[in-house]
Amino acid sequence: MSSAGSAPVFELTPEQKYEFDLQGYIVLRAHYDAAAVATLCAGIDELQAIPIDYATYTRLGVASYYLAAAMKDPEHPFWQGDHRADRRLNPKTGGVGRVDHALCGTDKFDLIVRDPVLKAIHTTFAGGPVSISASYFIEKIGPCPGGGLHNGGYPVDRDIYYAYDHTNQRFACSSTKSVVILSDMSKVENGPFAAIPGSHKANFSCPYDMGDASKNRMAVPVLAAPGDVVIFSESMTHNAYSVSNDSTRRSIFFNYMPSIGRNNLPFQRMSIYPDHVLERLDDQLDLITSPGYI
Ligand SMILES: O=C(O)CCC(=O)C(=O)O
Repeated sequence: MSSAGSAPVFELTPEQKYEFDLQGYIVLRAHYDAAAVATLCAGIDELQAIPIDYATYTRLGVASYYLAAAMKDPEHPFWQGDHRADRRLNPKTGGVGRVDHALCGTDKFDLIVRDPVLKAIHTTFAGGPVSISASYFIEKIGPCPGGGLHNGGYPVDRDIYYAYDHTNQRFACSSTKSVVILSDMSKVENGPFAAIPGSHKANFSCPYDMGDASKNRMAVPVLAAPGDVVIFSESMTHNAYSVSNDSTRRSIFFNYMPSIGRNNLPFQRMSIYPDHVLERLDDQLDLITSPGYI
């Protein structure tokens, strides 16, 4: 965000705040232009070109979609080519359907890190400084299942809850995500993002089918075009509709979580990112490091 005293770089409108509070998500239409979408797709290509071997992933700092299970175990089946049905390799290129800690494997997503609008929005929803806790892409080659709907306001999860602080009149969410849409998700057949609007405030577990959004009467498709960004509270029940045709579906996910934000602790800032990422993004250290303790 802007430094103290200057005008904020971006402010959510009352309509956006109302929608986010009520539904648990908003959509920024045409946020990125065709050139940015092309750059982000090239970033996915780069990540997919990284050989899927333990030594290379570890050296760069990128992670398997199995995260610690694979990154702590050089013998994990992931390294032997064993992939989830919904993360199968791209049949043309052999690229994997998801790479985590993506910032460590490409600089082509840096435009998202440096995006002042996204930074301002996630800071607003957190109610204070944030750091980027996850960055990954998902590629699905149709036909492909949508995956299980997950999360919700109940039971309250301290790591992903939605909150609004009425006393200070600010949002206080513990985890919000930006989903950058890179392929045509304007039709349900193409497997758009799925949401249960309002579920971030639910006081009950969802009694409907959580295995398939198309069978859950409370779920809605969030239809979107390349360049749109879906911003949601991680506590809202979500996943995706199945890709029921042979299209390729691509999107990028950035997770933002409140950082301790004590700038009087300059020598205690830590990062999950390796030095090559910290050096590349040294103008964005507030987003990719956070104080270690207070
Ligand atoms: O593929 C999608 O659009 C949703 C994925 C998802 O639910 C997640 O990454 O948490």
